[in-house]
Amino acid sequence: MKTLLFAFLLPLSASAVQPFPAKREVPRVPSSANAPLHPLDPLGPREVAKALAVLKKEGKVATDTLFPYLMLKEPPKAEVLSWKEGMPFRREAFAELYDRKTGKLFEATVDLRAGRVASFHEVPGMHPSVMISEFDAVPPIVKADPRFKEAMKRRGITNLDDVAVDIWAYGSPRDEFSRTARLMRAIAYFKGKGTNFYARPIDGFTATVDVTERKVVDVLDTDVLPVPPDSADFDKASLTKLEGGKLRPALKPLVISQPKGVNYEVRGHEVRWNNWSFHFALHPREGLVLYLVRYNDHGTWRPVLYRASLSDMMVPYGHSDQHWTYRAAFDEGEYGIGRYSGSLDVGADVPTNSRLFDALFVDDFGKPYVTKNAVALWERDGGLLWKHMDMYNGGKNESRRGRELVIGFITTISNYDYGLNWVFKEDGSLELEAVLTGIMLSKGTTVTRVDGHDHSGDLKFGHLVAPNVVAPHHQHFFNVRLDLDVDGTTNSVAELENHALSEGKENPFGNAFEMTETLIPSEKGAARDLDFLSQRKWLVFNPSSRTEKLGYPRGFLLLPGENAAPYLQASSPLLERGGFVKHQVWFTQERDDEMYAGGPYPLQRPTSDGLPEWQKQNRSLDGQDVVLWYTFCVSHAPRPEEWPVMSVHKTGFQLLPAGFFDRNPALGVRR
Ligand SMILES: [Cu+2]
Repeated sequence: MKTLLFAFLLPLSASAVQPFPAKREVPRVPSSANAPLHPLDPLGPREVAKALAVLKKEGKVATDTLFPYLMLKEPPKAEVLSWKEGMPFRREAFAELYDRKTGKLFEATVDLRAGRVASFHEVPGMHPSVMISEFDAVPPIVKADPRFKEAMKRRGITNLDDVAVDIWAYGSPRDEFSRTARLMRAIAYFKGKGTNFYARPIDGFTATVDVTERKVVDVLDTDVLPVPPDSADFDKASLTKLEGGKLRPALKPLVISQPKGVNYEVRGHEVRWNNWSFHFALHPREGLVLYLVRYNDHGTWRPVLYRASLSDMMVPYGHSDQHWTYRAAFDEGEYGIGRYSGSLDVGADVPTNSRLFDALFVDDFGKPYVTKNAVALWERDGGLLWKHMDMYNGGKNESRRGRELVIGFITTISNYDYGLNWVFKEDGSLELEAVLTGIMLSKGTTVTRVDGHDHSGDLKFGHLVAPNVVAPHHQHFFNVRLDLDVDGTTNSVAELENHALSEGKENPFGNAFEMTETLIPSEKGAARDLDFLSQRKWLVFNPSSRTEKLGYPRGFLLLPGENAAPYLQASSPLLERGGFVKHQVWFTQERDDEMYAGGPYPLQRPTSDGLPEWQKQNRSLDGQDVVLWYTFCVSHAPRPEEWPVMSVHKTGFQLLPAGFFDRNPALGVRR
């Protein structure tokens, strides 16, 4: 459940387009509250109000209309790329309008400059993602149902104020009814007087709610399992008690100090730091999106990425119990990563030297609201950048300390918290750090102790993390859409592999291995898998831009990190719906309307109309505008040390320049 703070909107002020100021000026609120400076700036409150007024004026809004999303409709890529500061640019709003009475979903584009609806059409058969208001609307419906009361009574619970009801997206539909009606699942936890109800599942009960009809349409009430006895609260008072009366002594301070100020400049949503420049926005669906990432190569600004975003997620649970088989959270497509982001806590969530940015979202009823401090930007120590100690010259040392720029946000979808940080480095590389923390989903069980390595019954599909609590196995799949523009939009794709040569004339001592480079000419054959033996990597390069000295086509390499294949059977409906997990690396030709790997509306969809479908067009990837889609996965077999709250698990990948520069771009870094 999400509590939202509806902040007062800041007064509007028009601000003229100006070049980067010579002196660093620090506007507290980004341009979301002011007139947009750039075609990719998110909508401001005045624009949201105008979009809503135009939709109303043209008769598109009924009494029962909800707004799953109302946000900037990004201008076509070609238009953004040809835009120069000072030129006029289009401003359009994209709105999903959901009629909660009829269940009809519409998409609208509002031309904000002309003050008219530019397009409006129904999207038949699709469900918008779970809306924040539904988290509030569904639990009372469940609690009022006599079957719920009966089920709780069977478990010895008569005071329903002690019970928390949490909701889930329906999952993969299996019949026509579950495709058409808007359905949510509801599960129960014992809250009592505690603060962490996720630790105390009331298992064996799932209700299915028709949200439109506002009634429970199905109840699955099976085993009565013990409610876990331990509260597992982790507020300060509870932890003090748990730790035997006192917490650890506070450590002496470690101070992060930038006495001469920061090294980045911010104007609106644009950031410049070191040799990097980029634009950012906190998108309500995708979370933090980077645009127009460029690197200044000795005075030449070279594009690297046009747009980088999390395109969808899928978190399937691996327990065969019927209360668990539907659980596979498409955290982005079914819920929305950005709009569930929270206000960052400086000194804990992010370092004390962070600069914070508010983000503007629109609630289900079309009202804009601000999430304070939703995005953080900070510089951090990057560890050793490079070094050599000359052992023949008295141990003379040449080394450089690295510095990194990080921009990130944290989202909370019910029990889990995800952080995503983009890291910019001085050697021309980029890293995405995905951070997993929060509370693992819990299942009730009769087991109270393991006594060894028991892997039977509930312990086959999960691990005991507390008496009567099993945390079922699950996988977190993230798909990232990387619209690389490596020194321009004309790019090609190659797969790199290491191969040992057979012993023979070319390899007389059996030590030689080669790196092969295989072009991937088109989308057919561009769904690729990681390979341990050949250490497969992928290169996106610009065939028409060569480095001056060595003549390499300028390229960027995907260096995968932790990953895993899905444990879903081929017959699993989840593989149909979340087809983007079937392979780890995908390439497509860029299309502005191919944005979400699980398709635009994955909620209650039997199949996906996303990435695997688009790829069937077999468009060329040779000298084209190319998009790299990378699916990475954390296979989570829970440990007791991750209970009741997980220490951060960090995962992600890197993008490394490969033949983009003629030499180490970090040689110019001063000591
Ligand atoms: Cu997990």
